[in-house]
Amino acid sequence: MIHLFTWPTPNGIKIHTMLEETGLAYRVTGIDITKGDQFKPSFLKISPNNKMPAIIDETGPGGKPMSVFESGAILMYLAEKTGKFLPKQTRRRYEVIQWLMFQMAAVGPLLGQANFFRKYCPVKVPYAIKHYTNEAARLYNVLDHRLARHEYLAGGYSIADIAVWPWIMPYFQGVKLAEYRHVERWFRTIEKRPAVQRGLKILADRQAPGEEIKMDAAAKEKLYGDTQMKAGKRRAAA
Ligand SMILES: N[C@@H](CCC(=O)N[C@@H](CS)C(=O)NCC(=O)O)C(=O)O
Repeated sequence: MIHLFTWPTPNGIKIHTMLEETGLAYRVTGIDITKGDQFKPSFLKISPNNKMPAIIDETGPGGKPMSVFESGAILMYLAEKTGKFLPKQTRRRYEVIQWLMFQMAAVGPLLGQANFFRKYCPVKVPYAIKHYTNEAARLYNVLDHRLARHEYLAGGYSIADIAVWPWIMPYFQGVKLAEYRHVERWFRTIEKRPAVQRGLKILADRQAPGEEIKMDAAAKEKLYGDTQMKAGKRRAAA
């Protein structure tokens, strides 16, 4: 059984999709990041960077529990556990891994900043809005170029597609999907997968996937204010 700690943000949805695609048995604990669940000591034990998602595989290697944080690492772990969505052959495997890393290092962080400065930042910072909107468009172009020549990002449907897909949902990145027709074709194809649709239902009653995260001032403080700094200092002192 996989114990999943998550919230329906793009990084959480990746793992929802993967668990549904692989058919592994799992149970869910919601980590409501607007309420500060990510700072609970029991969660920090398995996710020291106070971010969801994280998992505990109750029957990990050697039959013993194993926890994993960072969504890219979780996808690789689950792919290796099931033998699905990550080829074994070195050339094909690294084709997938490089696009997975592209998601983790660029698509997630930069589109995340575009969402933040365009939607959630309490002050309007025109330079940051322009910079991250440009970066979002640049990344969509990279994807469009790739998907013009390939059905999926790296060979067949893989953990690279599973990782990028939820970031292309209609957030607030300042790009129009219709202007990137190959990305749109790929997005619509994956959207139809039954496992993807099942994954989107996880905790959807608490936060609708792809929609604005409702945050009051207390939630913004937890996510962007002193709580983050204090958590860092507590860890440094421990
Ligand atoms: N690189 C991490 C990023 C995870 C991440 O940014 N999670 C956010 C929500 S999408 C979070 O838990 N934020 C809570 C916080 O920063 O306190 C991953 O891919 O797992």
